Amino acid sequence: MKKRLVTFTMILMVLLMVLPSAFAKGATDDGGSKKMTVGFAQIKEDSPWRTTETNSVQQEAERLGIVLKLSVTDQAGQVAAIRDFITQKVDGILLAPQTRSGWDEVLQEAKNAGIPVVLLDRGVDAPESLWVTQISSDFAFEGREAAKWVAKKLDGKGKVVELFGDPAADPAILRNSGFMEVIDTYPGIEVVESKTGEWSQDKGRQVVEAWLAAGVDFDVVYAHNDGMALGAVEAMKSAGLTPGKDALIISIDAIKAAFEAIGRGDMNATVECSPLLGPLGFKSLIAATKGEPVDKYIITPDSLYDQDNYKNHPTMGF
Ligand code: GYE
Repeated sequence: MKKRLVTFTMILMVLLMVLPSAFAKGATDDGGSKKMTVGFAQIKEDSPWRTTETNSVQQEAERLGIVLKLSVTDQAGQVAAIRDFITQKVDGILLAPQTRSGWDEVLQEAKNAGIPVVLLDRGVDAPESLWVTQISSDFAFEGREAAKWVAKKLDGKGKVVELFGDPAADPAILRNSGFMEVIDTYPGIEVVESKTGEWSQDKGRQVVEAWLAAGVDFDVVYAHNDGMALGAVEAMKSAGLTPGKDALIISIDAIKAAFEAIGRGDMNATVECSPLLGPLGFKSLIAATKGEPVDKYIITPDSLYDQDNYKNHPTMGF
């Protein structure tokens, strides 16, 4: 009898240990607290900025217990990924649009399926009714800030070469127009060359190498992102020049490698552009799925960092 009691007590104890976790699992697997699923159509691009942005999205998804479906491709692949997300009936979509145009049809399909789309880090020319919000920097502001710094350092007179991002991409278009808006007010400053480095360090290096080989004379390199500016640093060094002195180098993004280059004196300035957009992205998407209002444009604040103030950046770059 005593033995039976001991066995019974043991079985009861084991059951008590196992049951709560069984209930917890049931609660997440079954209805009620079903996990939200979000698709993220990211651009395939060889830049540390973009990797940091992807990490920001992944970390926030994890923190919130959201199931994230990540696709990293070119624009055609992004369109296909969105269609795939729609078929999988995701609850929301984050899209970092490679270029400005070509989105109307697929965004309409998402809207027809009742799936909200939040634009991360770049804008599109599709109607505002097809997307919830654009979360990004003010790219024209970044261009103007860079130009003001250049005009001051050149004292209103000198030659600039511009390393363009993708000419069809929203930030490249606006970083050029914002920059020119200010430069055009200085008759002594001339942009002597402007060419795409496709956002890449290696392409940026090749473009500047070609300019140097062709004997192009310049006082400033203005690059639409830090990666291309670091390519310009390499090109100048291999031509026996001293970047940061023989020509000033300014760009946009504020990645850690640019801060290090500023510290060494290879680069002179960078305008911050935050890639840490995961938290705002999910906040907006969650609000949209609940039918709550979301601002059409959520602009993250930026400031310029140069040799005088780069140590003030809270993380010394992204
Ligand atoms: O500046 C650049 C990236 O869209 C804001 O894209 C983003 C830009 C960023 O390639 O490094």
